[in-house]
Amino acid sequence: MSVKKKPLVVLARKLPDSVETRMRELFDARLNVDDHRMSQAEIIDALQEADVFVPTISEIVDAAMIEKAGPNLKLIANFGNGIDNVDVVAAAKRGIMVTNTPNVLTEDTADMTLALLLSVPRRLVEGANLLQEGDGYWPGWGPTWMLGRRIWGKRLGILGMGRIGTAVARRAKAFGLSIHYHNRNRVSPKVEEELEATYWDSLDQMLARMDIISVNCPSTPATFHLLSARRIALMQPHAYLVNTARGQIIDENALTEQIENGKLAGAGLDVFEQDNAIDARLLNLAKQGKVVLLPHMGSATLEGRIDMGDKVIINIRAFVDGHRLPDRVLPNKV
Ligand code: 8YV
Repeated sequence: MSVKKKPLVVLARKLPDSVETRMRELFDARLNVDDHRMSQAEIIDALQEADVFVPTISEIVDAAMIEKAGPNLKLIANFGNGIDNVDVVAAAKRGIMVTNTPNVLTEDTADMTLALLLSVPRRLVEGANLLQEGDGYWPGWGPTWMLGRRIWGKRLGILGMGRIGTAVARRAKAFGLSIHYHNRNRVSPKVEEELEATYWDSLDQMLARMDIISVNCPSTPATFHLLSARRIALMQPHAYLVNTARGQIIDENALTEQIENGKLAGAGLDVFEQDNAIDARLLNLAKQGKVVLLPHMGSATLEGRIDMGDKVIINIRAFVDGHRLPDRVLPNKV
């Protein structure tokens, strides 16, 4: 009986050890042992050789690169929920399927959203840095020192009420925030009732009335700069903005200016418009305690990244076995 040839699966980045070990057992898996970021040439080489390519958010797989893919490539199994790094339409034209890893990072990303939502108005990072910078010296407690702003009883506007947005809403409700949201479609009456959520058909109208805005929508051509300079200017001067989705959804330059000019109280950002290049003006605002910046840690838990890797394995095994791919991303859905 002929032995089924294991597919060549090329991993773009180092994944958790347990995931890599399982992949080596199941597939002809080529690992990125030093976890360097692949060059465009290396990605193209992988697309030309592999049966399955496993990119992450750090690998852009665009139409021109997909055009150069070899005849063996039949699946791009993205290690990540957001799929904005892969041109799904171009892949489909080449008969290449694309999968992602939904659901398994919802709770972790919602947790980090709340962490940022709290850390900005309550000056959490500023306080921690103050002690470190003073080598432990501080002037002692004072009735009007290091005052932030209460979040209990405030209005939270969620932009994008998908799985992560809904998980954020459940947490925020427990923190005493009233839930408002703008979404392509209304959520079910059952969810609205559970969250006591108010739907805003008009994003402009919601932005102008909220105390805190949380960005939880996907990055697509339709959401590029959805929070434009005009819309950011609608927000109230005491309001805060939190983004754990994608930097491209916000006009970062306009956001920075609004905070610099005192027309917005602050922001908590886990993602940035220019990938891992952070504007010096934002860093300056962080030094002033007006923004809290994190290096895209939304889904950064060991459990979450193992779950994501397990999802990638399930998708590849379904492909190898000729079964329906559980997390197929369809070109008409991006
Ligand atoms: C992932 C993310 O860890 O999954 C997403 O959409 O934004 C991240 O939190 C990253 O995409 C891994 O590729």
